[in-house]
Amino acid sequence: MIITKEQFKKDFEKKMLKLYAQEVEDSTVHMQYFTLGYLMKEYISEGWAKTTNRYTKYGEKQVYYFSIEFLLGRLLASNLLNLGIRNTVSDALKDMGLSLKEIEDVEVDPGLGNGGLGRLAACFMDSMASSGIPGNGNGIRYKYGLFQQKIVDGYQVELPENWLRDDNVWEIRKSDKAVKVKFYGDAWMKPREDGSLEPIHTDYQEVLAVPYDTALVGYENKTVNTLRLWNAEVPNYTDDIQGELNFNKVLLNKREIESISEVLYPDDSHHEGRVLRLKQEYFFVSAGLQSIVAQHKDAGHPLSELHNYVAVHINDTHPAVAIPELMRILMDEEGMEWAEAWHITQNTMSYTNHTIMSEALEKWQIDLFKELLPRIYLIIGEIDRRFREILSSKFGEDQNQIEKMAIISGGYVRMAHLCIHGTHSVNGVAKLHTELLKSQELRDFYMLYPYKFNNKTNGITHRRWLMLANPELSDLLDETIGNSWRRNPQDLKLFKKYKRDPEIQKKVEQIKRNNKEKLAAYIKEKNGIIVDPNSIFDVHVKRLHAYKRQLLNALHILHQYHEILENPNFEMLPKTYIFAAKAAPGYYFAKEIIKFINALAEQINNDPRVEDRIKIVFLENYSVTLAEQIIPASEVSEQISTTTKEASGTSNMKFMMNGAVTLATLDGANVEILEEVGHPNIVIFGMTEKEVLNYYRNGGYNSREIYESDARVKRVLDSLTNGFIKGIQVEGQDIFKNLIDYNDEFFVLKDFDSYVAAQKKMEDLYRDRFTWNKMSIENISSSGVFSSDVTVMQYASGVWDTRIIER
Ligand code: T68
Repeated sequence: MIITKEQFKKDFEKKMLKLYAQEVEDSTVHMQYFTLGYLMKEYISEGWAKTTNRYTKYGEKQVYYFSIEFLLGRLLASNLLNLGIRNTVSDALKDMGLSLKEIEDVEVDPGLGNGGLGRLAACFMDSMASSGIPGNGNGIRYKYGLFQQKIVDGYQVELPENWLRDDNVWEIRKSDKAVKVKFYGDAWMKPREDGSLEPIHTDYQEVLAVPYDTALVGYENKTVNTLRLWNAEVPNYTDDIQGELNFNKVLLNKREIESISEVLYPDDSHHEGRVLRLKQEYFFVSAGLQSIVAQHKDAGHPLSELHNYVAVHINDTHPAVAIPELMRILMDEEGMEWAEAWHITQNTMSYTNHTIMSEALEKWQIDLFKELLPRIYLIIGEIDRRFREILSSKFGEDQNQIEKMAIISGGYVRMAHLCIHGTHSVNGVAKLHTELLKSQELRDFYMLYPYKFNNKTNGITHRRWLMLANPELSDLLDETIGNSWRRNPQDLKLFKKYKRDPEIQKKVEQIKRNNKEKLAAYIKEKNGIIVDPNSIFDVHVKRLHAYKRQLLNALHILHQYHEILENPNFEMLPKTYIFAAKAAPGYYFAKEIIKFINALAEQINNDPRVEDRIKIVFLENYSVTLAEQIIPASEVSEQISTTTKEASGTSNMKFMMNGAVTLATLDGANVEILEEVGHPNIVIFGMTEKEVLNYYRNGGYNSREIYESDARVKRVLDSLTNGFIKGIQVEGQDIFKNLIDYNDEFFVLKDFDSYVAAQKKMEDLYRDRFTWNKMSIENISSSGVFSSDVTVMQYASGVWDTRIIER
């Protein structure tokens, strides 16, 4: 949009007066935030209505991205950026004596996601809008987002995240679009006179799903898409004949109903088998599909053509009940026959798998499922019966094979199997991950449905992760290669020609230095630790999980500590190790690792013999907003998961785009980062995929042998249990047990030696400023292919079959 400074100032003053009956000069920064936020929403709304009408008018095929998490981050800055008025607004506010930065800092970061999966959904939303793809998000409006993490005495403590305490300026409640979702009751098929069967569902509990819509503003392209999040409420029964009776019943259940959208489950890469989770899943899926079908009919399109107007994407298996729910709507409510409904359902739905870890694969106990969703269970039963027929025709009497692949088996409903059978497309999130799905975890399904499997390597939005997070680097790019990269991130490769240019190298280094100073100030304020901006900033930020191996990093630091104590003249470049990570509240071992890192920090940071060669910082409450501060200041990006375990990773891409050098195993998208930058510009270590698979399949790994044969490993592990590191009596024992008695499931010790060598190599590279700056520039200029704009275009043409709307 176009607006002059003067016009904006008038609008802002008027809005402030309207909202608060106050002049700008007497306002608080809080008032300024809400004034600006509501004004932005007004600016957005015209384009929003126009986009919605345009989609309807031209019957454009719509994508609905169904996800139980959307980790958006703050919206004020990104909306200003995408509207194209951030500079104008910033200047105007400055004229009025206000600071945009301070105002932006008032916004709460809505943590409606755990980590990679939820953040990916948010990047895709930004990229769909910015690429002109008619894309909608569908999810849950959790009252409480992911817990706030405090570190007390080195331990993680969880506090509720009440992000809706103040107004949420971005959402619009759409009461008129509310729908009802049915739980519990009895369902059966009643024979009609003509011999056909009629589905009956009685005595159910009704929950009102009320949508809250948030605008998703495209980057300077007049497109505004919609994120629809559903709130669970008690229905209003005034139009019901049995009103009073039901109303009392429902009032009693008020707490139970509202709990559906109360809180985000804090488990990352882990299946939560509780009934409330299944309720959440069916709740947002049913509400979303009901509103999609209603809209489709309102527009006058035939239901038989639904798949030509609508694509529903199932983000991991959490929305898998979309498959039987669409069948239910088409058959029970619209009177369609099974065969046609199934054809439409399969052609409407597509599915992304995000993990090969078995503990994350959703399976629901039949009894629990049947009780909560009796009608849906009947439909899944029929899907399973027909699927078994297909399997029989293929595998004959091989009952084992059929049970292995069935949807309902062994007392469980398996959601991944349902997703593969019930959709037309199944994708992994990085090349390696997709190959592993095809050759290992989902091998049987790949044999059955080879044409459904495809890869879509994840991506990140360069608007948030470069343009907003690193304005200085963005300006330098404009100065050198022009600004086409802002619209077309693949143009970042133009920057490559400056990799040996001493002047540009110096500028890149200076920008990094400035970002490091800002982060150092933040660290000082939050943790009271003084870190030296001349030291290497080596950063490991992500969820705390054994497979992500924060422990390997920590053990290496402990190893370096021993080296220094043994040889006071030990030479190393000063290093600042930065961690940030939330552990799932029930994940005991992960919490112990947090305590270990903090104990290590306490001891090493305060040991004068270290002479500041090592500093360790654990920043609490990792979030999108914190990531935006940390990543641009990072030099070494720790991506050290056990090979085969990290499906893709996406922070690896963010670090690279900001000029960090990756220290990586050949896991997930790290493999593709290597393909882009080449061996001279990344440091690779650790086991290969084949080695890992071989050990997991055939055994033969013995961690104790390493403990006994490698003196460095012995020294490090012994110091966990012998009181050398203070304050980890219990944790030290448990970590030792995990690594030795339980044989080190994630090969921490196996990779220790090559990790030490890789760290050394990193340090040597860093000493040579020319080489390092060159590597940094190579990484920035190779990062464009990891823009989520690229990824969503691949989904649009390869999976969703949507057109890009030109204006
Ligand atoms: C992540 N998965 C992958 N899961 O671990 C990561 N799980 O490699 C990948 O880059 C990312 O997805 C995007 O594809 C998750 O983040 C969860 O957060 C999760 C949440 C609930 C239940 C299970």
